[in-house]
Amino acid sequence: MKTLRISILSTLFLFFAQLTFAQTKSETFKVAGECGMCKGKIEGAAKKAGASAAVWNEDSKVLTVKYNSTSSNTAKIQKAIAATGYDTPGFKATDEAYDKLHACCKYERAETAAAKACCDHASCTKSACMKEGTCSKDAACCKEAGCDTKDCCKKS
Ligand SMILES: [Cu+2]
Repeated sequence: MKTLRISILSTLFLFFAQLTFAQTKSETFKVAGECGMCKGKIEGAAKKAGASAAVWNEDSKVLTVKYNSTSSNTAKIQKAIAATGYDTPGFKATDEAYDKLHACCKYERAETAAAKACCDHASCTKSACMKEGTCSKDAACCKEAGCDTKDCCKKS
């Protein structure tokens, strides 16, 4: 009986302790982006997701957020940012959201970089294969043997 009372008391204590100590948390993580326009959208999305403060650094790509742990969390904030088109460590933007970004905001994505590497192939005319995002479609062809002679990256 005594043990039960103690455990109830300690549970209650932990519960209230959590309420009292649930305060403002500060966190930093990288968010992909390019310009001042991105800055506004990234910070805006973070605030909509419950951040009381959000500052994104255009040079370091690091976002610093402050939020109340009872009303928000990192996952919620990252999810909201990803939904506006920007990759975060926890959540990636969908291609659809990324495509909707303004031209100047189209930051280089990891897979875009990989596709570009294929275009560095000797036979690939960079300008041709990068045209209208056909590069990723041509990526497989660029790995084919004989790519050098076939000039495969030129076909759309
Ligand atoms: Cu931008």
